[in-house]
This record gives sequence, C-alpha cells and structure tokens, in this order.
Amino acid sequence: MTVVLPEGGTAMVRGFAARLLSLGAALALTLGVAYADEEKVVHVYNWSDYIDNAVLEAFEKETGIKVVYDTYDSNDTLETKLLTGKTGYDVVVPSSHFLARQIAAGVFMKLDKSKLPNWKNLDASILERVAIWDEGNSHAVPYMWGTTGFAYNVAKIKERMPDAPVDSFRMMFDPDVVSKFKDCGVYLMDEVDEVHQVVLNYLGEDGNSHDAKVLAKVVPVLKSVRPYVTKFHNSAQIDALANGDICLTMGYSGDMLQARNRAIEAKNGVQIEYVIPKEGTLMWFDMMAVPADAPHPNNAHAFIDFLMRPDMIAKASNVIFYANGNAAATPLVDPAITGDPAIYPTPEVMQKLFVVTPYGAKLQRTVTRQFASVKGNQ
Ligand code: N2P
Repeated sequence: MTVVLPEGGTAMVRGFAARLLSLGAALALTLGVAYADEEKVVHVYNWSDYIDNAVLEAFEKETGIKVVYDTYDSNDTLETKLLTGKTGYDVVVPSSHFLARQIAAGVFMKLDKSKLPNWKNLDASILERVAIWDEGNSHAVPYMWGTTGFAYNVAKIKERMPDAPVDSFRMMFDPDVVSKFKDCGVYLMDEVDEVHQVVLNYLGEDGNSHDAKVLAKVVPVLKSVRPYVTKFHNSAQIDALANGDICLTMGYSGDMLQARNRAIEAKNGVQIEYVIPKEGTLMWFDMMAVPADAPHPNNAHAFIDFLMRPDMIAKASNVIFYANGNAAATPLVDPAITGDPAIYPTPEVMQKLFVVTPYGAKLQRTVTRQFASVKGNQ
C-alpha cells in the first residue's frame, strides 16, 4: 500500500495523513500475519503462448495454491490495466522498458527476497543488464528474453521473389519487396514502441532515440508499406504462419519458433524461418513483478520462486522456445534450444542487438498518435 502525503496540504490535512500513515503501518503488521493465511489462490497475468501448462499444474500440486491464469499479447494492454490499478493480479510480466516506467509510477511492490530462495539460480550477467530498468533488481525477476525480428514461409517467398533479401528488414520495410507478398499475407506487429524502434534501427538511426524529429522518420516508411500489411497483430501470427495462411510477419523470436514447430508437428509441409536481420534488432527481457495492491503477495512470491527452480523454468523454455534468465537451468534446457542461434544469438549477433529506455508521457502520446495515423482502419 502506498500512501502519498499531499504536497501543499494544510497542517490539519497533513496531520490526518500522518495518522493515516501510522494506521497503514499498523495495518501492514496485521497484514504480515494475514499473508500467512492468504486464500490458496494466485492470479497470474502473463503473455499468451508463454508457459508450459505442466509447470502450472506442478505448482498447484506442490503448494495447493490454485493458479488463475490470464493472458495478454501487448505491453500496452498490460500497462493500461496496471496504471488504472486494482487489477486483482498477483503476478504480471511486463517487458523491461515498460517495467521501468511502471516502477517509477509506483505500480509494483518491492520483492521480499527472503521469500525467494531460488534467486541464487538467476544469471548474474542478466541481472546486471536488467538493473538499468530496475535498480538493485528490487522489483522484478527476469523470466524470458528474446528479440523482435521477422519470420517467413520459405516456399511462398521463394515462389514470389527468388532473390528476396531474406536476411534483411527490407523484407518488411522496403515497399518494392513487401509489395510482392501482399497476396500471401503480411502481418506487422501492433506494438507502437517496438515498431518505431525497429524501423529507426533499420534506417540506421538510434533505435532508442527519444528525439521526436528522429521518431517522425518512421512515418513515411510505415506509410509506404501500409498498403501491403494485411493485419496488425502480436500473437495471431503463430497459427497463421504455421497453417500457411500468411507468408511474412514481424514477430517475437520464440513465438515464430513455436510457429515453425507447430508446422513441423502438423507435418503440413510448411517451412518457417525466423530471422534476426543483419541490421540488428531490439532485444527485451520480460520481468515477473508483483503489483503493489496484489491481493495475495505471499502466493505471488511462492509462484515466482517456483519459476526460478531450474527444472521448472527449463521446462517452460523447452515448450515456448525462449531463453530464460536462469543460469542453473541452462544444462536442463534442450540442446536444440540452447544451440539455436535464433534463441541464443551468437556473440557477433548479440553485438547488433539494442535495448531501449521508456519514453516520457508526452513523447509516448506522440508516437502512439503517429502509429494510429499509419494504421488507420484495419
Ligand atoms: C510471448 C511473447 C512475449 C514477448 N508470446 C514479448 N516481450
């Protein structure tokens, strides 16, 4: 619970607020005891296609805590809920740069590391990286990390353009190229910030620029390819690719690899490739955090700790094709995954990946408007 003292309040109001604070402290003590008697349930809000259900079942079986699990497919959706408050969720999983401004807005509680004995399994180098968004790693635990690139249907692209530049974001952002694929289906992501950042980087600009004039350079590029985009979405591309319904899409690394895998399992002859383009791209870390007003904070800690168990997080990575942030889990992850450069990029490719910091409120409004003007009606 956060109680903010009114800044210019009268002495009486401030006196009242101080009393409220000490009441809050007393309440926290009582709640400390009450936590132990939390109802046996944890409400989790995570990205879609981002867990092995066997992990949730194992948690329920071992702890007797029921998992109520909801999903989203965009940081914007999660953030709108978090900023409104009273989400009812105990654990949420924003991406690193969104996390930073949500921490600044007071959305999350500090983690009680005494309740996270499996913290020791985390990868120290990843903890150091993510500390730029969460100083001292005090509010969040790395779950999975990945890149935002593109994926394509090998046969359909070859058929339409034998010399297609399949190692470059020209596939998505050069109108002379992408126009050739409209008939077989092209999706672009519906994630305002990431589309801006990736296009800037493609243009040779700083992908993390916070300069409105630089960010405006994205607009003509998006307008030039807009006629060939058949849908803006963040998760529908998995099935659409796997079924052969689309031939090109921007997407999250593991999601695209899940699509590849679904096609292999369906034996439908669809061959999918995921590409981290030669221009480089965005790298992000998705972070587990507990909303300040979570109804079951103890259960939230128990859930997060369970996901830091090497066997459990390795199980998740093996199903969702994302790299996790747990060093002790690496030997348990399928070698086909740890050895796949699309999931664990080579040091050379790592050099080309960039991370971003959050936009301020005004700039965020500007880029959101820009994106909406390009998208128009779908
Ligand atoms: C899971 C997508 C998570 C990646 N389907 C977003 N950072």
